[in-house]
Amino acid sequence: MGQKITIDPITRIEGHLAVKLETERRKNGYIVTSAFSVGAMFRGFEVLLKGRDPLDAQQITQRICGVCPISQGIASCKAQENAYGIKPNKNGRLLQNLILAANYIQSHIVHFYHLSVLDYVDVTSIVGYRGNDLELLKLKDWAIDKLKSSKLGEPYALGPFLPRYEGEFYLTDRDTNIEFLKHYLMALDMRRIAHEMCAVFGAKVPHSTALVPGGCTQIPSEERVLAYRSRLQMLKDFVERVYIPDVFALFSLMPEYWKIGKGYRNLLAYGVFDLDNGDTLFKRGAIIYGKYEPLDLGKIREDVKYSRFSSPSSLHPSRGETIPDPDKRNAYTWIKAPRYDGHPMEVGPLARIMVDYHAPGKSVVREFLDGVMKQFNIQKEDFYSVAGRHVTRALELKIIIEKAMDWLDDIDVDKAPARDFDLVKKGEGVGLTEAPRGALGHWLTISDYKIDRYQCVVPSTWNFSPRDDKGNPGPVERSLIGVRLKDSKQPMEAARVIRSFDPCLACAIH
Ligand code: NFE
Ligand code: MG
Repeated sequence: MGQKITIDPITRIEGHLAVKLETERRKNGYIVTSAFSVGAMFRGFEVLLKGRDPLDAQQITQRICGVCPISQGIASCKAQENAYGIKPNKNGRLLQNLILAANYIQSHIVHFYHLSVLDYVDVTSIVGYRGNDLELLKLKDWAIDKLKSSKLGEPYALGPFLPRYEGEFYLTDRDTNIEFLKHYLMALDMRRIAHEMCAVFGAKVPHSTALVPGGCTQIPSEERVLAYRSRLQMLKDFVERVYIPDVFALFSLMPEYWKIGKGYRNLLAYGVFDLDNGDTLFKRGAIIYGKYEPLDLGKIREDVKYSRFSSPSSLHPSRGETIPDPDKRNAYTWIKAPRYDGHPMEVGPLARIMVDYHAPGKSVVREFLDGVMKQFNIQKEDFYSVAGRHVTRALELKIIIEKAMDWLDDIDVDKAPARDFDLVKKGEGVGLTEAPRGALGHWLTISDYKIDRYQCVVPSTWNFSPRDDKGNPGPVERSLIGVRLKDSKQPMEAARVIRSFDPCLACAIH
């Protein structure tokens, strides 16, 4: 007999995502035969933007999320820039890139250390710590106290290190576990430094007040360039000496995760970090069943047959509608189902890296990817996996940080940080960027100087989408099929697959 399993909530932060699994019993465990991704909440940003001043949109849409607000702000600026017929000036482009780079660094560090690593690392190993590191000793005292005062396995026993499964899931070597815990704590500081760095030009974090169509409101003084650079250097050291080595070490210790969580092999990337020649640092495009094709925005539709909306299904986002219908029959989620030419598409670091690798022209990732394949003795195919998603996420930070150093050098100090523009009475625009979690698009229609329509198609909407009108599961739903669970009460293997996509439900439902 199979089991129906619900993981709820799946996320350690970032909203109410549940995943329901159907399984079949096998000799040594359960195999997932079907999965359902459930966004259990409606927010309605697209509805509340209607009738407002378009210039408010880059502020309001940043409230979609506290983890990737900058991407939302930049997508919104780009949609307006497109409608107003402008591009940022040179400083504006560089400052937007630098603010976004800071947000990527904080987001990836949080994802690995604070949202994912405790699926692999045993936080209770700290009880056996014998060293004299003050931070670790504090953690040890705290853990001893918690474990004494409540029975292990009770949900409150180890908060905030939850959800946690009890069982033989974790790394076994005590010193390795403790090393990761030390880095978990260091990463809290790194996250703060990345936030400060973001605020140097963004003025405020998480929701930057400085992002505007045409650039940024912060004049880049020499002091600010220095303030950014000194923090970037610290983050560079952490990423190169701690984060990347940790990700590599983890998947050397658990190499089976190069084979788990494959999915459709359909990837989509819009390109991100604008360069002076009009290209993007990571190139845009789509990969369908492993084959590259150039990006065609006309191929995007959002299905809602299984989503709690009464608006028509299969609309292009430029004509999209959002009419909530909480009681809709057969609908099981508040997430829409975006499709590209009818295909469910995975977005995120794996998509950015693979698209860049396959797109025509010089690839910034080829050398890295070839190096990883050699080091782990794996094929390109193996990147479609839990390990592949984590490794590409870490590696892209190295490239972004190196480029950010150049962008700082390129700034025209004390010169205008934005381009002027005129508002338009009527117009349409699309703003495409890549959030840390993947392809992000905002579609805007302006009428009588007001927002007439605003549609966001967000990374976690792509990844965590439900069945489409044809009944095809979303990318995460598909990647779970075939995953083997040792214990139906503690579906850790499935949780690892889901978290490799870096879920953000707040974003997905927006
Ligand atoms: Ni709330 Fe987000 C990112 C965006 S994910 S984190 O990255 O846009 O859907
Ligand atoms: Mg939307």
